[in-house]
Amino acid sequence: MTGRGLHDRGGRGAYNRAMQNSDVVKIFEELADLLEIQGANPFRVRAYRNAARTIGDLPESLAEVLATAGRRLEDIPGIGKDLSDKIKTIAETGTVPQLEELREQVPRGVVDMLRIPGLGPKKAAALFKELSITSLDMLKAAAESGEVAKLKGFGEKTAKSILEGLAHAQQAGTRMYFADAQELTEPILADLRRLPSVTQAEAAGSYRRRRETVGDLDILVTSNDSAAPMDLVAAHPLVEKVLARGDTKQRVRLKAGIEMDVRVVPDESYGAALQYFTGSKDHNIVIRRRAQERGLKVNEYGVFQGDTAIAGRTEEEVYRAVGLPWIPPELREDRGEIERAEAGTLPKLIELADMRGDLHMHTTATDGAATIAEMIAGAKERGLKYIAITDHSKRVSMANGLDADRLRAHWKAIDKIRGQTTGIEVLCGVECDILEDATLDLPDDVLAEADWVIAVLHYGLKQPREQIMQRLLNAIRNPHVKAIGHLTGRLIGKRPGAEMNRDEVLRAAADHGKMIEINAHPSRLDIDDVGAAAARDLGIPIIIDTDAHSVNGLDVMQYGIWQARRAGLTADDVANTRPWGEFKKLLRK
Ligand code: DGT
Ligand code: CA
Ligand code: CA
Repeated sequence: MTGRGLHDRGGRGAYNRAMQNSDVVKIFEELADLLEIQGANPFRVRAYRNAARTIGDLPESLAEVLATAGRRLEDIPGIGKDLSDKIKTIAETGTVPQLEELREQVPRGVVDMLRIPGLGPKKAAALFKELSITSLDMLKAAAESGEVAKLKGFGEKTAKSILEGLAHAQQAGTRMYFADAQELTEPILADLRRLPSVTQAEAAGSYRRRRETVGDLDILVTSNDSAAPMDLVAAHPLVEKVLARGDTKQRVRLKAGIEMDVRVVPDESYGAALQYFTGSKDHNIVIRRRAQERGLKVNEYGVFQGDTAIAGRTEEEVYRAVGLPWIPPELREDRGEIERAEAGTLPKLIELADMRGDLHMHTTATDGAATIAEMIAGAKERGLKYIAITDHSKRVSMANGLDADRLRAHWKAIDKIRGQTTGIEVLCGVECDILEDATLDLPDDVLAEADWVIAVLHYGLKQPREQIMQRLLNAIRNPHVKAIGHLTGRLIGKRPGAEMNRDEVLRAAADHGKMIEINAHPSRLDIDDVGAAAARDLGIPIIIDTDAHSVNGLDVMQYGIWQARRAGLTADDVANTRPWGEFKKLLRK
């Protein structure tokens, strides 16, 4: 798994002081991609991928560390001298010389090919070298004309799957991960809130609804001087250019490629505007209809009876005017939330503070950046009461996956450390691959020794639906498997998940008492919101896990919480909100 980068910037040298951590992540990922296409030493490639992940997990801003006297990049765990030098170069110049050299040798379009599911660096290199293909358009033409199928190592089947994947790749990159959008939105909001004339500043739209990805950003500001906030945004270091500007609204493009609407409204309209621009469109259609039924009109300025505004300062007022309690933004998709609000049965949505455990994380035994002891300490610091260490099984050779012997030795090491640890339960676990032939990657006698087995698909995601079902059902029937992790294997915007009959999988999980994970990583969020709601309806205990590969990786829990909230889950619906004593009982079931 790579970092969070989804949005394709392509821009060069424009960052400097406004450098975002995600800029650095993208540069290291691109370096890794380019080196891999060139057939470079796999260890070098992995070093850059690990660096990207370490930086993607950092809570603090690298630019800020650099700008702060007495602070050094090298003091951040996981950042050595070499990496620190590269980051400084990026801060100063927006790039590193090595990247520019590689870009000269490998066209951008060849790197874009890696976004096509099933098309790895070797195939991308072959398409470039043998057929001189340098763009996705050229690839499409060559696949359609049969040229690709004729290439050694390709064939009809590959050419067909490239064509299917192309549609997906071209669509990807037009939306941005919520987590990346957060890095842009929060600093701009903070700067707006510092303006003397600004009383409130908030992000609306899909961002406020905490969607997995956002198409554009919608910022709402209340100010007695509408020019000041718009001037601030126009001159903001994260902003590339103003696309349009009126008296109270403007649209800008950020350097990161995404666009942002800024609207300035008077205080008395703030609630109405926030409600209107938060959406979703479908949700608002129902709200408008309810207003009409009551002889009212609702728009972004307020709720009106004739010409008189009867509500608008707060969202609560707006909802009350149409006979409803306030509805959390994550639920506003017209998926039954309005009926529930009407009936007074809106769920009390889960919060980050409810979490007690985390059942999916890695250490240096496989592809993690932190030791067992460091992960335990990090989990304790975050208030967790129990965790499972779940390093990879051997099939994941790229990540140094564990065979039975190494796994047993690893468990021994965990056991020793937990014997000296208080205040947190530590489970000897494993993230066991469900192999392409539907068997598990470790024999039953080994799995039987584990405290916790989370089974996952990593490979063969494009197998036919029947085979995927066979694999998942076999894993679910295995008595040692406790949970299924990142059910579909999707990477949002990059790779679709495996095809399956999800209802049948969930019914089997319910029948066999298995848990289903919401993987909290912003690029996974798998199982998705609709799936999580379906699992909850079947009584399946849901777990929310970070899949952390470093101590800071434990902080992605919040994204999983938002996904759970979008699914309408309460703390009760999520098994790892329970105290350890209760969770332990679930394990025995
Ligand atoms: P996105 O940007 O594609 O991730 O999704 P949203 O939901 O942020 O959509 P966006 O940015 O087009 O609009 C933000 C909200 O503003 C949307 O959820 C509802 C509201 N809105 C936008 N255009 C209209 C419209 O023409 N009529 C109504 N009623 N509401 C609109
Ligand atoms: Ca939007
Ligand atoms: Ca918008």
